[in-house]
Amino acid sequence: MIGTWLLVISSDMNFENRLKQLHDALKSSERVLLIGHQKPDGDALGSTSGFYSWLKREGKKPTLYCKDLPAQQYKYLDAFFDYKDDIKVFDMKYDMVIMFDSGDMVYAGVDALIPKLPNSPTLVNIDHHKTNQFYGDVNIVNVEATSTCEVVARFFEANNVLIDSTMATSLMTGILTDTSHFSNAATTSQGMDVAGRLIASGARMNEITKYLLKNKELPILKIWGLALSRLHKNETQDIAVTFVTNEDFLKYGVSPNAVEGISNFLQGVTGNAESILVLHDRGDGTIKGSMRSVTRDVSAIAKLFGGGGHKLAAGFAIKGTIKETKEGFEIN
Ligand SMILES: [Mn+2]
Repeated sequence: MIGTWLLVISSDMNFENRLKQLHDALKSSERVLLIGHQKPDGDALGSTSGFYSWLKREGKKPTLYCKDLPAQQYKYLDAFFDYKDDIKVFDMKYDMVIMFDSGDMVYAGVDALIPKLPNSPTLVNIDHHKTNQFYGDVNIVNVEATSTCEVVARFFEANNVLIDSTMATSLMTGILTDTSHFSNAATTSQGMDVAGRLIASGARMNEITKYLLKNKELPILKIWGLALSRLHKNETQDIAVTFVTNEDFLKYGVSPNAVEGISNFLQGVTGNAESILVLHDRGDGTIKGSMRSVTRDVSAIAKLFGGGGHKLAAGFAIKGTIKETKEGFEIN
């Protein structure tokens, strides 16, 4: 039955129809594995947890997996404690596997795990990144959406699924994360329309704002201060660069997630540079780079380093460590 459905979905049909086809296919699926990308952000967590809440309400048996568990700031999400980071979940049989907010399987950290799944379940890819590799059996990729959460909200709306307060809070988290609270270039009127309906559905805005925007503890503010004080502009490239080392995170006792949001903040205030690059050591032998720009296509630059993202907001991860030097920093 799934096979027939696959033939239908792989033909050229409009987005709305694809959303309906996925809904139909889920009717005959019992066990569903939901995967967000590693080091999950608000969009990966919002989309996976929103979908998870709905499947549970439908009496299904969904499993939530991320290579890394959610950061503490997301504990207001009802499914916060339901995320699993144990690769044993890939030993189980599923009817369907759905990947969220992941341009490819490497980005999600599951490229070696998916092929090992018993009974090769249907792989669904729900995303909004323009660098998406269409790696699923079914690909629901809308590059015009603000976020994967917006795509999921459209999935619910297209299928007349009631979005309850728990689901609305999850989905709102991704829209707010990826639009930097409606302040960056990803912001669209359609995204704001969806957000308005999510508020009407009971999205807990006070909680989201409190945890995501206002919950900056002193050590985190100090790391931000450090990153801001190190800003250096490369005049030739018209790019402002800063960095945070693993020693910095250890010194202030905060996780590398503490730098989340710095590049968005700088995009808004650094009128003197076309682009922003924030490098930080993840403490696991990798360095993450976050790029923002005014007009330059930074996703093309991120791609050179094996990353991806959007034209004005992209990122990558490379192997190495960052050390502070007299001149600035070096990567080893
Ligand atoms: Mn996203």
